Amino acid sequence: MMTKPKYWPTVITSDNYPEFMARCSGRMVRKGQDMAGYFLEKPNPETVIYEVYEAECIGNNCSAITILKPGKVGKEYYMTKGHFHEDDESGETYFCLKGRGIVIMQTRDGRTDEVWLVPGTVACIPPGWAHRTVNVGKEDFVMLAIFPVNAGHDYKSIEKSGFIKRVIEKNGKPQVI
Ligand code: PAN
Ligand code: ZN
Repeated sequence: MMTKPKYWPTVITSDNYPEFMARCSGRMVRKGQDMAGYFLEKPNPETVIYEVYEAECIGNNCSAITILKPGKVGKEYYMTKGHFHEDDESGETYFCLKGRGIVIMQTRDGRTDEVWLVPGTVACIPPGWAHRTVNVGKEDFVMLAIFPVNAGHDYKSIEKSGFIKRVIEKNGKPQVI
């Protein structure tokens, strides 16, 4: 049976994304105190590292905007926790809206890769690849993520073993080591 469409089409741009954020039902803030053990050095507990604004999932698609602050803990750039999707068939797409970032990815069998993002660039994260975003710029890094409703988030695996690669500043420039 056909149901009457509930939603209107939307356009999200580098300029109007705050309107999308204002309509989001979920907002999550990650501070240094939530990220103990993720960085090589101890972050300031009260410092906000990133925020995530989650919209209501529409049909099979969920969307969220991440605002990752600029800054470093020691020589290591601010980053998200990173996770695998619980569903092995669920990939994700990251659209960069603002700033300069790197998406670090890795598989459970130890393959690793990274893509650099600037506005207008899109990262296609295949199913089975854990993903973490790193802000290597001097302003907020803002990206829109689209992922399947049944993706699920497995943080435990990364909490336990971490990512193989890290992004640090060397000679004033970001370097993946
Ligand atoms: C993103 C991430 C968001 C925050 O929406 O959830 O960037 O990163 P962590 O979830 O690793 O803290 C996404 O990948 N969703 O699936
Ligand atoms: Zn994800």
